[in-house]
Amino acid sequence: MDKRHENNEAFLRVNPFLRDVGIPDDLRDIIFSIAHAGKYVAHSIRNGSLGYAHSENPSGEDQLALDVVADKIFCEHLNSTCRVGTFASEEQEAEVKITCSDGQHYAVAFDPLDGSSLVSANFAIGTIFGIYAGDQFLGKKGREMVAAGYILYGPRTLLVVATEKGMWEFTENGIGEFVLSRENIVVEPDAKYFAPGNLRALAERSDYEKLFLHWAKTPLTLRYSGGMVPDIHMIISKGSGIFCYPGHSAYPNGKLRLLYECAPFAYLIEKAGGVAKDEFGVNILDKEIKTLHHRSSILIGSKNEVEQALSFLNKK
Ligand code: P6P
Repeated sequence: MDKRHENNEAFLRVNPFLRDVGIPDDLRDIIFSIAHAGKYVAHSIRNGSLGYAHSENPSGEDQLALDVVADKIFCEHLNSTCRVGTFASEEQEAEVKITCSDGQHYAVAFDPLDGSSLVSANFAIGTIFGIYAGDQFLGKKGREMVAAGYILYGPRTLLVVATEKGMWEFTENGIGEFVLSRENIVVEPDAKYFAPGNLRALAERSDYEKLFLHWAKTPLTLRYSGGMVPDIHMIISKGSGIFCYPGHSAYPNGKLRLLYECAPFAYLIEKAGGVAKDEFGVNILDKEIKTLHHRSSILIGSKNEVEQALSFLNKK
């Protein structure tokens, strides 16, 4: 049963709580380090430059100064744990190998600041991460992750993380601690909300147009901000909904990247009882990581709605 902790009991801080639910020390150190880095990123969002870095990321997208700062903050924090041997970032072309004395056991993939272009509109944005045992990403599948999560920088700064032991939401309190605010998170099979991404594809895809009109004529409520993290958190927070980002001629395989956007959310949504598939019905967690930045279409959320939406798409 979904349980929310409203008064942020201090003893439910992220580190002792994850220890008490049995997360191993080395994995817990990484999760805590990411949460700690998130506080510095939140500060940068609220106080840093909103300008461009005059550079591009490996996907050819303009980088904001905040993208570069967030990437540096996470790299430095992961480096200092001495638990991470390899990391991959949306902002860096290749994997980064870290050498520490005691050897490392994990590989971390992350999107340091997804939706950063929305900051100028003061919209919520987020960090996405996925953690694998070992030191490789390529050739693996999302189902092999040992943990995944996101940090949502909104009116409150939230950390949502899942491992094989469960899925939890922590809220940053007034003294900078992440304190448990929700556990036993469930996404119901039927959707009450829909987040239709890439609507420009309606101009060339009659199948997506039919699906959009289907949603628009049902009692479902449209909730779409253009930020993957808040848009999918909305579904996780309300316990119901579907987020969809199909491909079209400009993005034949969809826009979102498998390794550090789609797969971590697919891991989380399955822990909550939902599902994530590409527009051809392939489970996101069963798709092989072929390159660090390759893209995938995605439908994610309430499992009955995902299946119904798939019945509209790519009909011959
Ligand atoms: P569009 C943000 O740039 C992002 O990577 C995701 O956060 C979001 O879901 C998607 O792109 C939005 O794409 O085409 O609506 O701008």
